[in-house]
Amino acid sequence: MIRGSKPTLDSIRDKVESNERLSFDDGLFLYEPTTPLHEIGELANLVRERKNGNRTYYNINTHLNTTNVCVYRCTFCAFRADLRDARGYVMSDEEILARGAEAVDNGCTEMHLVGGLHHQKPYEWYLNTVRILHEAYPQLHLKAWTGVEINWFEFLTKRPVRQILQELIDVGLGSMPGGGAEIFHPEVRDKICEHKSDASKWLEIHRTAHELGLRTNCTMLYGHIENAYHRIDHLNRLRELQDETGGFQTFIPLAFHPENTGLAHLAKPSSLMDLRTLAISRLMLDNIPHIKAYWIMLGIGTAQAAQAYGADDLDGTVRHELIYHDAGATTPELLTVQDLRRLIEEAGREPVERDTVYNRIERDPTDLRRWQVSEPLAS
Ligand code: V47
Repeated sequence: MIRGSKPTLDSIRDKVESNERLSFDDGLFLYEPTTPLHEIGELANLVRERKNGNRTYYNINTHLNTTNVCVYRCTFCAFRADLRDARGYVMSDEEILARGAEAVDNGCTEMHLVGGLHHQKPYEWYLNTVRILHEAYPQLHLKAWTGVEINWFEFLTKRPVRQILQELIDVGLGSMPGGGAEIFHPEVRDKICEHKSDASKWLEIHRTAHELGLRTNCTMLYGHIENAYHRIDHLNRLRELQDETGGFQTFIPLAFHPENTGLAHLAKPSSLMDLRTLAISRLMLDNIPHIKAYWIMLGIGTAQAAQAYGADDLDGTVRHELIYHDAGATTPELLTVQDLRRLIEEAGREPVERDTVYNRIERDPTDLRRWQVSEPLAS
């Protein structure tokens, strides 16, 4: 890392106004508690409006977690269960297909499909889930399996990542969600999820996905045992990969929810920390088009404010979310389209429905099942 003179708000403002990249040290300075949040927000808003104007995007989506049984024991996770745990479940093909039918009946354009790494389920089970859903509901975009699952499939099959991803694409995979990134730095990663794929593996999987033409998202789990250095290091690694491939479309900072986890003694990050992290992400990730304020995790009020702190996307209406609700999230299980549009309009922004890969969706307001892709949304 090259270190220049110590950053100030003025030097950072000059860089943002002239579209110059912020340095690692700039990022650390923005995380200092004495750097005023409202000033960081104003700068992030400048970048947000430069990239995405006054629009805030949302989609109509559903989640599907096919099993919560998982060989890993990440300390931050309240969702996972052991193989013989009474809480453990595995969905049948019929249940999976019923969720697809429900999604289509409710006008969903996307299914966010992830799950535990089940001790006894072969790779073919995960592959087949994508296949049967895609065959039955080809109009539903399948944003499925994180880099961590792909790494698990690599372990199970001993096949190269490229081949696994190609097989998934061939049966209907549309894109990949950004989960499993957590915090890349080994000082933290080794403590919260030591068995999971390390940073270089997670990044290699996304690099390969991008090379195969898949768009993917990326995330960062913050507000637990990490510090500002680890967060900026994480953003920096994502920015470097994006320089190479351009395949990330959205970054989602994920606030840690401690309830029912191995880190339940920690306090949940404050809304101020949430806004600071969203804004710093917008400023550091100058090459990623969208920053998502995931309302499920932030709460409605902070998701509204986030739209003035760098965020241009709220995720979707969402149904069947388990990961955050198992960890104590008190947000509703789903929002209606009217709720989402209202909370965007109340923030002074223009609501725009998108599909998973940021095409504008036109929808019949009297019948949510009638929709079509209109134009690609440039940013
Ligand atoms: O990787 C797990 C996080 C992630 C907890 O790509 C927790 O559009 C907080 O990645 N407290 C999964 N966070 C969710 C995810 C996601 C969500 C929304 C949209 C997209 C997208 C991706 O949730 C995990 C982990 O980082 N997580 N447990 C917890 N107790």
